[in-house]
Amino acid sequence: MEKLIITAAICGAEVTKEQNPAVPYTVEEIVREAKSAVDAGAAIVHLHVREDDGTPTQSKARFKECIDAIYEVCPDVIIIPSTGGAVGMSAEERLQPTELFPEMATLDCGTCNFGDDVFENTMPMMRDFGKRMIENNIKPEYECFEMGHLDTVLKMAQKGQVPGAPMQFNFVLGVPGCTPATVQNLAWLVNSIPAGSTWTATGIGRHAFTLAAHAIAMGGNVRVGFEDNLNLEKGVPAKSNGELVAKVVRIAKELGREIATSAEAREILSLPPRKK
Ligand code: KMH
Ligand code: ZN
Repeated sequence: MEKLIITAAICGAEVTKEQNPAVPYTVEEIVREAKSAVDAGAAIVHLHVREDDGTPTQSKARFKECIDAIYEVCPDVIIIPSTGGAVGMSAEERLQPTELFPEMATLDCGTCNFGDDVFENTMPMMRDFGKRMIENNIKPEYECFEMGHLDTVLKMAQKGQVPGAPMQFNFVLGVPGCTPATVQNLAWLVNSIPAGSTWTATGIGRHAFTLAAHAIAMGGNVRVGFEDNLNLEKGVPAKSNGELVAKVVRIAKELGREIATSAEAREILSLPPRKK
């Protein structure tokens, strides 16, 4: 099996300090959380950014400030900025980090319920996002919250509307209103991706570590972090993203999977080495 790539989704757009005081808002806090995750074994940071008061933003300037500051302390890490932003943001707003030409960015693969909200990703929006990523030479991480999202993006790839092979998928399972985080659902998704693709599993809330264990055993990759889960175990808030990553590292060690460095992750994901 390939080495395990761990992604840390350190911030998210919806979680707050009221839920866990370690959720980062300021640039300094974002850097602190990125470093804790990378030091613990994360090869990738999935990045959302906030105003200092916690308001989610897709500001290009704020992303640049945070990305530059993270590279100062973690020069090799792969940073995947979000183009999902927060529920209710416009497509133009969400696309801003693609103007920084990151090596990767998320591309959300369909509209879905998101708790009490609707996370909108219409076909015209997704075609715009795909076009931007082709133009700016950005490798998407295809975020699938629902089974049908995979079929949607595979058809778009066939039509050349989004970047094609080798594709990287992130199966985000257990969002309230979306596909549940079961091993059966994960297996169906993994069995449906084109040969040569890579994939990551993200279990939301209490499913974080069970889905991680399934993914590790199946040869896939894992995402954890405050965006997805705030607790180390039931009733025990994580003090940092690093604690969540360290738990995945422990599970992986028990199951015999080695952990990929960022440089190894670039090779696995067919990304060129980072120019510094
Ligand atoms: N904040 C969620 C509504 C992404 O990063 O691309 C969407 C999200 C997906 O987090
Ligand atoms: Zn996200």
